[in-house]
Order: sequence, then C-alpha cells, then structure tokens
Amino acid sequence: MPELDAQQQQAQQQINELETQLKQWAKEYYEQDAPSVEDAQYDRLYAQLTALAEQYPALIADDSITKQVGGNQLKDDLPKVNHPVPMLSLGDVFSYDELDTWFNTIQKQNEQSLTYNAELKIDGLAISLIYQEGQLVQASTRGDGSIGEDVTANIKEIDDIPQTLNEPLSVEVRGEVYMNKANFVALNEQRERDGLTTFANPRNAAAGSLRQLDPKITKQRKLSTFLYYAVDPLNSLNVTTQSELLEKLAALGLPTNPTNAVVSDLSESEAYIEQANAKRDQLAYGIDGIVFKVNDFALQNTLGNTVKVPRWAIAYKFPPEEAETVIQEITWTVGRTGAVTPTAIMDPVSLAGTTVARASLHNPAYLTGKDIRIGDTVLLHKAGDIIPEISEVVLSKRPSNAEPYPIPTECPVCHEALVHVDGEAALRCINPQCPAQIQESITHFASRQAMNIDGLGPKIVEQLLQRHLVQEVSDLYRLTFDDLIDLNKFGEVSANNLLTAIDQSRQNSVERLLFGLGIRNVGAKGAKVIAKHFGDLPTIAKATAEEIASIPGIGLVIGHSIAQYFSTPRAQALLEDLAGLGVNLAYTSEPLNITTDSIFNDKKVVITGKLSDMTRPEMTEWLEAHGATVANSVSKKTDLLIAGTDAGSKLTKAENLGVEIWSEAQFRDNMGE
Ligand code: 1X8
Repeated sequence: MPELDAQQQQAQQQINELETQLKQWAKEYYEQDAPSVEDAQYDRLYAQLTALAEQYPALIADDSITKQVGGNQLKDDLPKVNHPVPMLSLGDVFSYDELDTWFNTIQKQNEQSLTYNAELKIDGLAISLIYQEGQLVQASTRGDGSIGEDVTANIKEIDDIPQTLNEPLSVEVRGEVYMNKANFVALNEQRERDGLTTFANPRNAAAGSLRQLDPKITKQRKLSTFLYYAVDPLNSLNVTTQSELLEKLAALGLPTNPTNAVVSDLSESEAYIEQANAKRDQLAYGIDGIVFKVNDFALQNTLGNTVKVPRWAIAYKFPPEEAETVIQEITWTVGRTGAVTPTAIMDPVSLAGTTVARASLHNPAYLTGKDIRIGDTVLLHKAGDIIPEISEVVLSKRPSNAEPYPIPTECPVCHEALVHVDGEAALRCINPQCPAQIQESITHFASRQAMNIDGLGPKIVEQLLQRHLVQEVSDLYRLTFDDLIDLNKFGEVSANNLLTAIDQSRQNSVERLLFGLGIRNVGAKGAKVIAKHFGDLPTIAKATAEEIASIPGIGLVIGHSIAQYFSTPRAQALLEDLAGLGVNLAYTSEPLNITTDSIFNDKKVVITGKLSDMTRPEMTEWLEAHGATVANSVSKKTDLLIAGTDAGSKLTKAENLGVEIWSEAQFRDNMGE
C-alpha cells in the first residue's frame, strides 16, 4: 500500500474508529437484541462513515460494515434457511432535499412520469412467509439477507398470520413482525418486576420474542404483523403495481397496513410524511419513517438492486423526536434493598405527545458516564417511543459555573455513609436503621417464613412507623390495643387479632427469629440448621464466623454475615430487649437435613449480570453449600440461570435453550425454600 499522507492518515484513523463503534452497535442490535444507543445515533455515525467511504474508497476494507448486506447476524441455535431472492435492506434519506434528489435520480431514468407508493415504515423485524398451495410452510427472519433463521413454529403462534390463504396460491410474502406499544410497555414493566433486563424498543422486543426456541414465548408476547412485499408478484399474484399488491395481500387474508397512498411528486410526499408524523403518537405501533416505492413492478425490475438495497425504494427516516430542557435537580431515592438511585428533575417539556419532567438516571455510573450536571441543557428522547431518557448533554450550553455532580456519600434518608459494593453498579445504604429500609425489615420480620405474624403487612407497618409506634422489631411486642385501634381500617376485632398474632409469635422456635432478623445471606433453611446446631440465639450471637462455617452446608460467607451482625451494640441490645419481652430464643423444632433437602441440590447453576443483593462469590458459596454446582457457561445441561442486571449473551443463550431463568430477587425468595 502506498504511503498515506497526513490527511489520509487522519481519515483512516477516523474510518477505523467508526467501523469499530458501528460494528459494536450492530452486534448489540442484531445479535443481542439489546442496543445501547438510539437508531438515530447509529444512523448519524453510519452516514459519517459512508461519506468518508465515498471520499476515500481505497481506505475502506473488504469487511467494512458498509459492504455487508442486511447486517443482521445470525443466532447459532435456530435452523438456517436460504433466501433465493435476497431480503434487502433499504437505502435511507433524512431530509426532503435528499428525498428530492432520490426522486430526480429515478425520474431521470424514465421517459414517462411515474408514481410511488408511500407506506409507513414499521419498527419491527423483517420476516418472510412461504405459502404453498395456500398453506403456510415456512417462516424465516432476514438474517444476513441471504441466509435467515427458521422461525416457522414461532410464527404460527402469531394470531394475525393465517395458516391458510383465501386462495390456494404458492407465494413468498414478506413484511414486518412488530410488538404494539401497549404490549411493549406491559412486557417491560413485567420484566422490571421480575428483575429481568428490559427491551430498548419494540423492535428488539419483537426480535427477542421471535428469535428464540420456545413458541410458547412467542405466543405470550402477542406480536402483530404487516405484510408489504411478494417475490415475483407479476407471476405469483398477477398484480402489476405495489398498491395493487397491498390490496391483493389483504384479499388473501394477510395483514396489511391501511395507511398507504400513491404519490407522484415531492410535495405530495411531504404532505404524506407530515400527516403520518402528526398521527404518529396515536398509532398503536411504532414507526420510524416512510417508505417510498416505485409503484410499477415492471419499472422496479428495470431499476433493479445494488448489492445492498433496491434502487426502486427509499426510506425517509423521521428526525429523532427530541426535546431540549434544563436539569434543575438530581434526586436520590432509597429502594427496597437499600439501592440509592438518581432521578433527573427537569424543566417540563413536551416530547412525543406527553409532558416530561423526570428521567431515571439508573445508577451513579450512568450519571458520571454522561457527566450530567445541574444547570446542564440536555437532549431528551423516548426510548422505544415511550420511556423518557437523556440522549446527551449539550456541552455548548453548559453554564460556566456548572460543577461535576458529586455522587452522594451519605444516604439521603438516614445520612449514614453509602457503600459501593464491588462489581455492583448500585450505590447502597447499608444502615439497617435507615427508615427507608426499616419498613422493609419489619415486614420481613413478620412474614410467613419468619415470625409468621398474620395481618402485619407493609401497609400496617408503614402506619406504625409513621406514628412512631415502632422503630425496631422488638417494639412490636410493646404494642397495645389502644395503639392499634387508631390505625386506618382497624376495628376491635382486627386490633385484637393482630395482638394475638404478635403474642403467639413469642413462642416460635428460634430459627424463625434468626431468619426474621434479616441478616444478609441467611435464608430460612440456613437459619434452621444454625439454630439447631447452637441450640439458642445467645450462643449463636457469641459464635465466631469459623464456628458457624464449620456446620455442614454453611459456608464462611454466612458465618461472617452472622458474626458481623451480632458484633454490633445494636444487635446485642436487640437480643436483650427481645429476651426481656418474652420472645423465645431457643431451638424447639424438629431436625432437618439441609443439603439434600434444598431445591438447589444437584442443580447446575450459572450466574450472570450485575448482582445487587450479594456478591458473586457469596452467591456461589451459598449455592454450593446447598448442593448446587456453579458453572461459568450456559449449556443444555444448565438447570438454572440467575441473571442480575445488564445480563448479556449468557441470558440470550439461556433463553434460546429454554433454560430456567431467575432474577436475583427470585433467587432471594427461594433461598429460604
Ligand atoms: C422495511 C420496511 C418496509 C415497510 C415497512 N416497514 C419496514 N420496516 C414497507 O415497505 N411498508 S420495506 C423494508 C425493507 O425493504 N427492508
């Protein structure tokens, strides 16, 4: 290769950087169905790269992302199918000027004036359906354009795709499978509750729901479809234009999008775009642009395709819906597990149909990564058209006195020092007396597997705390009839019932109390083994970590947790207090064999993602203590994947293999089982 001059060298470096970034994003988008950036940002960088490629073609490598068809990577596990007629992507334009240029290029190649069919560009994933003599025989994804994935079984679970056409025709039709906005929001809410990673947008949710091995999942996810293309429509369906094709597809019983129009010039196209954009927020599904297609199929054939895209169609991409606003404040809330999370409070601004004044900043690393400061002007977008998120800080508008935001060192509620547990994104308040957590710990104390105090749920605990009737679990044993009768919705009967339930819990065998104290890593079963071994709580409280860990099935992690807990004056005082209140501190239950009794016994478990309740070594130790084998990679033999936040390829693989997947919260819930 000849020497590059300084300018070429600079261009080469820029090209390399763009290629690396774009390939990373493409991998996240196509392979993992989990993009880390908005489409618009990808498009922006991609446009920079194609501009450089035009200027310096010699600097573009053969494996450049600009030379790859489709771009989709294939998942290993789904069977492959060939697309004899490649499934192409679309060229795109981002302004009316560029659209006009495209119209002119097409017009130049033709004598007569022509028309275009304008259609909505659906935010979904491309599929191909093959019908033989009217029967659906194969369904596949685009894949890399030439080879896709066989998703026939999954597609059959999509309600609006008919297994049989209204006529016994043989035809390959193509279109878009998508998830409507309401289902997308509901799915993400459910996944959040389950502690699973959420999908970035409806397209990824649709892809994740279709590109996996279990048709039952596809069925649950409630996907929908619009079809808009047929292979060789002149012969297979006897239609001559795109607008006729859409009518024919509908007549065959296939789902088509009703919003399409024939246009003949730029001004009609602009009108269609404006109309579509105006009703975009009211549509049940996400769209990200408008597709214009030369309407006449004979003309389409004359124009043909480039390697990557058809010459007879173009996608006009909507400018990203963005709004600018100013950060007023960053607030911090203490969650159930003590995780302290930041929220940006902003000047209210209208964005994609709603007024937005808050956006989650997820965790301190996110906040510092984006270097968001109070007074900063930021660009907001809605992830998946729905969830407000900060795209970027407008640095040119940063006030000169804006300081980097100091990550709090104290809990906003109790002012104790916050900790950053190794390997965790979350910042945590570990003060057991933090009011935000006391409510949780008292509720836990009363729960069925702990002290089993019937009728003492979170709502009542909240009232007891608000009225300062209870500050510590031992205070429950000081409650009187007069305290309770004043609570909301309490009468004589409920007050007496609760008092009786509290009183009865005094007699519990001590493993319930040991579990109920909420010591980290101590589950109901572990508590029972330890209680049985030592006989009573005062003896446990004096035991060293090593002594506790010497019990079969109990490791050092649990040993240290317990020893540390009882080393504090507060725990010592609590113990004395409870004893004085007549709470039983002795073991009175029947024996129990932990390891073989555990549901984790003989199970192959893999841990992935960021954990917040315990560290990975702690979880591993606990699992091993309960008879499980903890492995590093997911395979068909894996029984269970425990996925923290930001889980990546292991989660995808487990989903594909149908391996049982638990969130960290589900794991915690089962530690006592
Ligand atoms: C992609 C899409 C097309 C249409 C709608 N939504 C899409 N995502 C359409 O033609 N109505 S065409 C297309 C493609 O060719 N890659």
